[in-house]
Parts: sequence; structure tokens; C-alpha cells
Amino acid sequence: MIAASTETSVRTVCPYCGVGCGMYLQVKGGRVVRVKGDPEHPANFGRLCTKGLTVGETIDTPNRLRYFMTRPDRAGAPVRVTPDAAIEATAQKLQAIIRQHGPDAVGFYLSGQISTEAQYVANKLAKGFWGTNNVDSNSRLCMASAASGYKASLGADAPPGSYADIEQAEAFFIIGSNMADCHPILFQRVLARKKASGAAIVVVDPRRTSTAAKADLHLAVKPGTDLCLLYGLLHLFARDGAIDAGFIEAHTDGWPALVADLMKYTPAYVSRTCEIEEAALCEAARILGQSAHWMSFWTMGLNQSTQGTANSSAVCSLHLATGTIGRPGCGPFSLTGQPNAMGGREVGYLASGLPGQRSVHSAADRVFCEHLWNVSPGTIGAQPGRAAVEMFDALARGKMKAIWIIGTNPVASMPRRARVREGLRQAEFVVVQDAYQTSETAAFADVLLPGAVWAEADGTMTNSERRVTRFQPAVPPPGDALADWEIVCRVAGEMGYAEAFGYADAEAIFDEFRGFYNPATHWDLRGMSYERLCNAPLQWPMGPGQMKGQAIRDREARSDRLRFPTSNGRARFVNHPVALPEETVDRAHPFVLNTGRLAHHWHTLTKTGEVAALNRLHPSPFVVLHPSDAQALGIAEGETASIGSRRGKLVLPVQLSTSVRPGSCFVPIHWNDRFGEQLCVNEATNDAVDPYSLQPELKVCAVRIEKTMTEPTQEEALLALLGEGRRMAEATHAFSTAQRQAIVSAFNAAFTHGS
Ligand SMILES: Nc1nc2c(c(=O)[nH]1)N[C@H]1C(S)=C(S)[C@@H](COP(=O)(O)OP(=O)(O)OC[C@H]3O[C@@H](n4cnc5c(=O)[nH]c(N)nc54)[C@H](O)[C@@H]3O)O[C@H]1N2
Ligand SMILES: Nc1nc2c(c(=O)[nH]1)N[C@H]1C(S)=C(S)[C@@H](COP(=O)(O)OP(=O)(O)OC[C@H]3O[C@@H](n4cnc5c(=O)[nH]c(N)nc54)[C@H](O)[C@@H]3O)O[C@H]1N2
Ligand code: SF4
Ligand SMILES: [Mo]
Repeated sequence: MIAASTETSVRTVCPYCGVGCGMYLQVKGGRVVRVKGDPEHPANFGRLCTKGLTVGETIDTPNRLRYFMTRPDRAGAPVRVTPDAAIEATAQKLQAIIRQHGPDAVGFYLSGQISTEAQYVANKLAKGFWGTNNVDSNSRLCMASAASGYKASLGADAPPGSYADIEQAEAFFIIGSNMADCHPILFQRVLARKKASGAAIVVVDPRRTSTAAKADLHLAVKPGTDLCLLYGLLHLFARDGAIDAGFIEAHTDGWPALVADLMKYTPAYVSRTCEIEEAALCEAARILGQSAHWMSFWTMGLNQSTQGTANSSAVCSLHLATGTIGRPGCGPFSLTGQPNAMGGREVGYLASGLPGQRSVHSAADRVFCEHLWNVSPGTIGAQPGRAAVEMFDALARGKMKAIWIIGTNPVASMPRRARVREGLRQAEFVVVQDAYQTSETAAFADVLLPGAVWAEADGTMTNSERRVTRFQPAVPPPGDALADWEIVCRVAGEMGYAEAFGYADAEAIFDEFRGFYNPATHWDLRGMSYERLCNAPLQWPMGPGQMKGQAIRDREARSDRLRFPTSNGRARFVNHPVALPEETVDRAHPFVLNTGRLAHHWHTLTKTGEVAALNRLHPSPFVVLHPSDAQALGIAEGETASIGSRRGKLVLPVQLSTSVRPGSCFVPIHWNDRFGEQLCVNEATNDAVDPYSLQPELKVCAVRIEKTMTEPTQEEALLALLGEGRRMAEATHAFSTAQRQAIVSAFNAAFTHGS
């Protein structure tokens, strides 16, 4: 027994962004009292950002979901039941629906914020045992376009390089990413490299973000025109002799066809289309073209687009054309948003995926997985399941009857979210497995399953650079909460699959997952084990007996031996036509709505909303307008405006700033229903998707902005008051725990099913 007064230290990983910083949780008296950066972790070398430093405060909060609950009456509040009762009810209801409507009537909607082990067992249960490929995840809103772009261009998903390339690069191209706020520790490494070696930073973002503020060159591109800009850069590389003809010849296909099409993307044309200075475009091409070593970073500004796959492939093309790939200091590097989005992609938690970067499209892959899962041939369907947007749509149309949501809050985070609410209302059975009870989605659950957070469970997560870090229990889970993988396995057992899901622990799941080694994509965890991961995080590919993972994939000592993981070993120049965003502005909706993140908050605030210091940094929601637009609309700073699209509207206080382009506005995604009515930006966003990645266009939709004059209704005033009370409670700790709980419950009561 450890004495209650002794402080112990548990090595773990930060559960927020995909940088995947290593950290220690300092535990005393059964509580996490402090968080420290892990000085040896190769992602952060001891540093942590504000979110990481305060994550200890999100573990033991009044808003944790502590008990298994069912909601006998959808209009009423959920009631506490025993874990066995909830697990049995879930298993029986799912089984009944599968029996009556077939396996495609059910599905999982998963998250890049749960362990690889939990993602793996959920995927196995649906695809291998229920017999449906209806497994998708919030990565569909996040990384899907990077994944499909990588596969199309390089043959396999995941970046070819590592963070350590930063310290060898001479230039950085950051496009559609606000790295300074969203991947802060990695951006510090970029800034340190700039300071040490003079490496130049080029940023492409319609907003002047904190990232753009540090750039040598900022191209404030017209929203949704990045593909044209990327082709413009390729055009200039070709025109100015910045291409590596030897590399193109030896390792790629498709250049002649692409180069012919590039003729059109002259600086003058690109400057007009993207609304940037011609000279600035030429300067960007010069900086990148003249650097022998440079890296690209991209995230949601490129991925969340109906051209997301094309955008991602075009970034790869910049590197293939200049031969800046497969060697140190180089490469196209897509940053993962969530802490374990990479693990999910490896597990195959998108609708077409199978473990070990396999695909339901491939007969050989299906047979391989059926064999390892010991299920009969033909169990895994050849058709991909429903992707996120389609899944909720299918629920709304009655094509699907049940959904099991784990670790994500789609009622707040999905585009055109009215359709999501409709889907959940129409569904016969909604299971929500969450660690917090304040998620907007929890209000729609028939069954609530309490997940343990990462600090209370065993598991692994894989960060942006393919590095696997293990986490271990530092404190016990609250109430009846269980590790996410365990809940899934217990339901599976109850459904009659006890043998296939009777894992003794998370390690047993990891060991099974390693067996999915895929020589075709170089995905290889065989050299890893829980024991080895205890001592240090490890990067894949890592074969059996290897001491170290491979920092740069697709690299050979002799360049003539370089093989990309495509069928012929050559990378591909993918040639997609340039198109406009699905929704363009018109007279009725003359503004572009851009959405995204703030530095100190995380998504839908179930976690960072509990941290007083972070609430002080970003206390409340807002919309950013350009002063010239605000003047024309007659809106002053601090007044409220309604922002309405063809789908729905929100009402927010206005902040004025020249950081947004005239004709655009920016709304952070963090504040949703529990903070008041008409705050959720996804009431307005568009659910049009990229044809390849099926990722929705969350960054561009057309809106009308108007000054709001109306007095708040009594209900609005009451809700605002409750919201204010709640924020005060958090900010000042002026209320007792019981008072805080009463405020939270009163608030939640206002948002029971469907209100
Ligand atoms: N602080 C914080 N950090 C986070 C998160 C968080 O919630 N808070 N979430 C994590 C997750 S899951 C993710 S996915 C990442 C997201 O990380 P980022 O993608 O960096 O963050 P976003 O704010 O969504 O969007 C990035 C930028 O895209 C720009 N953009 C909008 N439209 C366009 C366009 O047409 N072209 C270009 N080039 N840019 C455009 C926006 O102005 C914005 O600055 O962050 C991760 N890190
Ligand atoms: N308009 C607009 N919408 C967006 C985006 C945008 O840029 N603009 N970005 C999109 C992107 S990139 C993303 S990633 C999504 C994020 O959207 P979500 O995934 O919906 O956001 P989170 O708030 O992170 O939700 C995570 C949920 O999991 C719960 N949770 C946390 N830890 C655990 C755990 O260990 N176990 C379990 N079971 N539950 C846990 C939290 O309480 C929370 O309810 O939003 C997307 N939506
Ligand atoms: S940079 Fe990301 S992983 Fe690192 S401490 Fe901050 S939120 Fe956590
Ligand atoms: Mo994300």
C-alpha cells in the first residue's frame, strides 16, 4: 500500500491534441495533484501547453458521468442502474434490432480520443461479429481527407516523416493550420528552428492567426481556393526549374499529365482566383523552391473541404515534384487533431477500414481479418459502411435503427446538426458512452455508459508522427465507470461473443492488434509490447527485435531502392480539377462563415470548460467580423449579431478585428447548448462532403449577418442566468460542490431529450 501522503508519479501521454506530448501525473491521496512534462518524450522534451498543464483538473469534476444509466422515458431524466443491468439492456436491444432489421441497422460512431484498444474492440465487434461495416468516427470530420490524399498519392496513410525533421528543415509551409494555437508545442519547435537557423515560415490561411503573425510570409487566401494556390506553386516550381527531374523519373507516375494541366495556373490567374498578391505567391514559390529541405504542415483548413482529398494530394505533389520527401528535414506532414486519431486510422475505424491499415474493398484483407478473428469466411462485407454524415441521415430516414456513440459529441460537432438531432430522435435506440454527463449528445441517450478517462485506465495512443505512447491508471475511475474497451467487451460477451472478447486486460488487446502487421503499407508494431512501452514511447514501423522505430518511412540508403507502398512502388501525381466550395455566397447569404478553435479550449468544453484558468482566458463565445463589414451592417463591437445560413442560425456577441478578411466571419466551435441557446455554430454549417474522403466542408458556408435587436425571452434570460451561474461557479469556486451540481442539473434539465 502506498501511504496517502506519498506523492507518486505516473508516466502517461497528454489526452488532448495529436502532438502527443509525454507527461507525468503526480498523484497524492488518490488524486492527480500536478501534471509535469516528460523531459524524455521525443514529442515535447518536457514542455506542455496550457491545456496539457491543466488537464489534471478535468479528471475529478462534478460533471463526470459516474454511473450506468437508462432513460425509460425519453421525455424524462435518466435513472441510475447497475452496470450489469445497463450492459444487459444494451446487448439485448442491439440484438433484437439486428434480428429484426439486419446488422446494417446498427452502427458505432467512435472517437480519436479513446484508446487504440477501445477503438479496436468496437471495430472488431461490428465488422467481425455483428456483420456490419457501420463503424465511423469523428476522424471523418477531421483527418479523413488527409488519409485519402496520402493513400492516393503515396499509397498508404500516415506521414512519411517525423517531428525530428523540424530541426533539419530550412523552410516550413503551413497551410490551413493554426499550429500556434492547435499544436502549440510542435509550433514552438518550428519557431526554435527559425530562431536557430533562419528557416522561413510561409503560412496560408484566410485569417491572420497567431501562426500567421509569426510567419515570414502570410497569404490570406480566399476561403476554399487552396487547390488553385497549390497548383500555382507547382506551376512556378516547373517554370523556374525548382523540380527534381531525377526523382520524378525514378519514383513517380503522372507528372507529364499534371504538368500539362498546370499551364493554366499562372501567377496572374492564381492571384485573381485566390485573391492574393502575385508577388507574394512568387515569393512563396521562391522560398520553398530554393530550399533543399522543407516540410509542409496542414490540418483542417485543407481537410474540411469538398476538395479535401485533392488538397492533401496536391501538398504531397509539391514534395514529390521537388524530391523533398523520404529524407531528413523534408516531407508532407499532416498533423492529427486528436490524441489518438492515428491509432484509429491504424485500427480501421472509418467505414471502409480494417485493422492494420487494411480495407474492406480488398478481398485479401477481408480474408486476412476473418482468419485472425476466427470468424467464418464472408463475414466481413465488401461494401464500406456508412460514413458519419450518412449515418445520422440514415437514422433520420429510418434506414438505421440504433447507434452506439463513444467519446464524441455529435449533437454539437457535426455539420448541419439539426439533422443529427433528428437522427437521434428517430432512432429506436441510442447508446452514449462518455466520461462526462454534460455532452449535448448525452441528452439523447437511451443508455448512458460511463467511460473511464485515460488517467484511470490502461491503453495506448498514437500521435501525429506514428509514435505510440502507453498510458496507465493513476487514479481509480469514479463511481461505476469502466475503461471504454471493457464496456465494449462486456456488451460483446453478453451478446454471445464472450470467447472473442474475453480479454484479461488491455495488453491482451494490444497484442492481438499487433498481429495485423501489414507489409503492404509498412504498418508494423510487432517490435512493441506493453513492457517496452513502459520504458519509452515507440514509433512505427517497428519490426520484431528492432530496437528503434523507423523515423522516416519510405526511405532507403540508396535512393534507387526507394519504394512507395503503392502497387508498383512509385508515388503518384494525382490530378484533380479545381472546383469551388459547395456553397458560394449570394445576395441572400453574402458572407463566408469560417469555424475553428481557440488556443486554450478543447472542442465542446466537457473538459476545458471545467478548468477555471482556461475559462478566464476564453470566457465566452463570439463572432469575429471585419470592421468594414460591421460598419456597413451598423454593428458595433460587443453588440450581438445573428449569423444565419440556409440551414440554421446562431446569435453571438461581435468582436471586431482585421484578422478576418472582409466578407468573412469566424466563430469558435467551443460553446454549445449547455451555455445558452443559439450558440452552436454547427446549426449553420454545411454537410456537403468531399467525394473521396466523405469529409464535410466545415470551413466554408454562406451566411447572412444581421444586427439583433430583440430583447431576450424569459426563457433565454433564465438560461443565460444559469449559464452565468455555472461559469461563475467554475471561475470563482464561489459555490459548494453541491450547489455546483444543482446548477448543472438545473441546466441539464432544461435540455432533456429533444429540447
Ligand atoms: N487549442 C486547441 N487545440 C486543438 C484542438 C482544440 O479544440 N483546441 N483540437 C484538435 C483537433 S481535433 C484538430 S482537428 C486540430 C485542428 O487544428 P487546426 O486545423 O489548425 O485548427 P482550426 O482552427 O480548425 O482551423 C485551422 C485554420 O484553418 C483556417 N481556414 C479556414 N478556411 C480555410 C481555407 O479555405 N484555406 C486555408 N488555407 N485555411 C482555412 C482557419 O482560419 C483556421 O485558422 O486542432 C487540435 N488541437
Ligand atoms: N464547425 C466545425 N465543426 C467541427 C470542427 C470544426 O473545425 N468546425 N472540427 C471537427 C473536428 S476536427 C473534430 S475532431 C470534432 C470534435 O468533436 P467531438 O469529438 O464531438 O468533440 P469533443 O468535445 O472532443 O467530444 C469528445 C467527447 O468524448 C468525451 N470523452 C472525453 N474523454 C473520454 C474518454 O476517455 N472516454 C469516453 N467514452 N468519452 C470521453 C467528452 O466528454 C466529449 O463528450 O469536431 C468537428 N466539428
Ligand atoms: S501541445 Fe497538444 S499534446 Fe502537447 S500539451 Fe498541448 S494539448 Fe497536450
Ligand atoms: Mo479534429
